[in-house]
Amino acid sequence: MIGVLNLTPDSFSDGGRFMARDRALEQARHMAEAGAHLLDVGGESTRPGAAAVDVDEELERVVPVIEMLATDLPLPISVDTSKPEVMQAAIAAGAGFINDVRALRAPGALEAAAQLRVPVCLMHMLGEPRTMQSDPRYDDVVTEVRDFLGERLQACVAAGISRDRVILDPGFGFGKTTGHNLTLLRQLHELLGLGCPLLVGLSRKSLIGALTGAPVEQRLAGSVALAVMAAWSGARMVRVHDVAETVQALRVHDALRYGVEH
Ligand code: 7PJ
Repeated sequence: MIGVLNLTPDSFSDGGRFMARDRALEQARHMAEAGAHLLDVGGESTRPGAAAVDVDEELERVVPVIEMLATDLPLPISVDTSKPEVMQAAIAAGAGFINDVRALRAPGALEAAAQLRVPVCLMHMLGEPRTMQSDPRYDDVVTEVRDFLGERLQACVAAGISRDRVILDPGFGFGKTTGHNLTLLRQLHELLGLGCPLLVGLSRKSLIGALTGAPVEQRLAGSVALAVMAAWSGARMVRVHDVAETVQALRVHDALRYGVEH
């Protein structure tokens, strides 16, 4: 269970409420107590239409918060970035995981991740956040996402990143229509053959709005339902805003599925 801590003033679902660092710490503690296993800290908004952030601004948003969380909380921290400079500074500040929505395609990112020797999540995105939701098209979304992730996994291995440090993510909502998202979730098991754990982010996403009409602040039930269905379909990690509610739902799922009691 990955808790999302957004440090972007324009993050679509938190609206910048956690911009202030003490609020970030408070929110992080809350997610830790609620049962998060990892906190994902990001300083670049990747919501549809969002503009790029320059490296100094991203460092300024992310590094002090990671330093603070790493000393204050017993949880590992993930940095949500595509920039090699931010990866390096975040790991030096105490992060232990890289979450890259661009799957280490930025110049220098593969090399930086290889050098840092931390686990990395490679996500599929068609296009760039600014334009990705304007008429995304695939011949076969599942095959194209799977082939992309397979190619990026190979690029990691060729760069010296051990495959057991790679996590893969189909990138729900990143250059995908509602139909594409539903097809990918329905056929999520087809990505398991790549041999890496799968991470999914569905929490509060527009897919839920498209299916139900619910505005972003009213998508809790849909988010929890999708987390359970993703887990059922083979996702090993879910990236969520509402940690306590998702933990409860996944405990029930795990007990039913595996017979485990936590
Ligand atoms: C995702 C992400 C996701 C991974 C965001 C949001 C948009 N990283 N970063 N997977 N989504 N790995 O929080 O809704 O789905 S930002």
